[in-house]
Amino acid sequence: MSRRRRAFLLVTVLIVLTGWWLLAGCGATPATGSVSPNTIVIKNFAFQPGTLTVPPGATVTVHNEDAATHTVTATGATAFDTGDVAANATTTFTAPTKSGTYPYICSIHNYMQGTLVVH
Ligand SMILES: [Cu+2]
Repeated sequence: MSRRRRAFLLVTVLIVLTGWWLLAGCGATPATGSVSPNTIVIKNFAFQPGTLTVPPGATVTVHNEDAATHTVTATGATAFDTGDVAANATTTFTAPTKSGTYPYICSIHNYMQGTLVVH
């Protein structure tokens, strides 16, 4: 009886482990967000993702899903600035060619902060 129980437990553990393995497998596939690469989405007065990594000189797409106008404006010495991006509008800017971390804000709503990492 206890032997049967042990076997049952073993099978249960195996099933659970297999399930985890399958889940992990699915999670590792592309699913890293539905946002296309090199894209900043502005939604609910926030930049998504908060930190975006792009190659040097990449074209970065900015899509504003809010009903308000926003900007993507670098706060450091190296400037990039989309200017006003109207509600539901999309624009692009060119990332710096030098590797580094570039903080940016919305110049209309200064509390909106994001980071562009060029690498
Ligand atoms: Cu804004």
